[in-house]
Order: sequence, then C-alpha cells, then structure tokens
Amino acid sequence: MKRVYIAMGSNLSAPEEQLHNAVQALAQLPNTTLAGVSAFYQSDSLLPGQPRYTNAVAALDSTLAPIELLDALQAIENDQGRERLERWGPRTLDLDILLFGDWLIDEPRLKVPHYQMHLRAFVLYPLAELAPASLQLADGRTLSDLLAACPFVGLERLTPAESHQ
Ligand code: A4P
Ligand code: MG
Repeated sequence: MKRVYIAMGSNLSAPEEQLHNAVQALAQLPNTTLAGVSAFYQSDSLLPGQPRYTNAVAALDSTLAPIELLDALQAIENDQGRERLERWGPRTLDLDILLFGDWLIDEPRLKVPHYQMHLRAFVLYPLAELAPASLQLADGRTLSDLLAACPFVGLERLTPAESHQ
C-alpha cells in the first residue's frame, strides 16, 4: 500500500462543488482509502485571463498501480465534464498525482513527483496540512524546504463555510 497525494483544481462550473464531488469520487475508488482532505484555497490562475482557481489536496492509501490510479483519476475528470481543448486551459476538474509513496516515475503518461509541485503555493500549503514537514522527495528536499522557497503569496484559504463543507 502506498500513501498518495492528489492535487485537485477547478476554475469552471462552481469550483468548490467540483472539488466536493471529486472528493466523493476519490472515496469510492477501488482498493483505495481516502485518508484526508485539506482546506480549499483560492488563487489567481497562473495564466492570465482565466477565472480564479480553487485548489486542494487529498491523501489516499492505495494498492492500485500508478497507471491504474491515473486512469481512474482521468475517468473522474471526464465524469465531471472535463474537456481538453488546450493545454493549461480552464477546466472543471484537474486531478494530478503529486507523490506516489517515495516512487520516482518517468513514463510518457506519468511523471511523479509532479513536475511543478515545488513551485506552486496552491499545492504545497494544502499538502502541508496532510503531510509531515519532514516528508522527503526523491532528490532529498523536504516539504519544509519547498515551503521555505515558496512564499504564501496570493493564496486565500477558505473557511469550511466558504468552501460549503
Ligand atoms: N501526466 C504526467 N504526469 C502526471 C501526473 N503526475 N498526474 C500527464 C497527472 N497527470 C500526469 O494532463 C496532461 C497529461 O499529463 C495527462 O494526460 C497525463 O498523462 P491534463 O490534466 O490533461 O492537462 P493539463 O492539466 O492542462 O496539464 P497539466 O500539466 O496537468 O497542467 P497543470 O500543471 O495542472 O496546470 N493556477 C492555479 N491558481 N491553480 C491551478 O490549479 N492549474 C493550471 C494547469 C494552470 N494554472 C493554475 C492551475
Ligand atoms: Mg492535469
């Protein structure tokens, strides 16, 4: 069994509701237990001109193989109306695998750790609610190293009431 962290993001069609629905769907995955969900955070899109995003991180314990999990996540994205029109386009739901235990995965369809997680406050701060600061990436950096290099700028942590929890 592996501890897996999933980044969730939405900037279309009631983002908070999309994330709630995604959490329900993650809890139903086969051979998988939902171990935790962070608060929801809002921030501007990395690409200008798009609606603001709501992001959160979920922790799973799973015996699925990485590609099986990716397939399952893409099925959830599709169920929630994801249309892939352009890379980095606005989306109803994006589910990215941040970490899969301590595995390094470099396959055409799957790169883990997620290639930009260390740069993204909207990933690192929700992750830090679920994972220990001592969590180590394959290159030796810890989560606390990554947080120290990525200021909490432009992030708005929603209260449970604001995220309709
Ligand atoms: N893929 C490779 N590695 C992974 C992984 N670790 N997890 C492949 C999931 N998928 C992975 O993804 C394209 C392909 O990446 C998949 O088919 C899979 O085989 P996609 O979800 O179809 O396309 P995408 O989301 O447009 O690309 P990408 O690179 O995932 O975009 P990002 O990096 O998620 O950026 N601003 C804010 N504030 N919050 C956001 O969440 N997100 C983006 C999109 C831009 N700006 C944002 C946010
Ligand atoms: Mg994605």
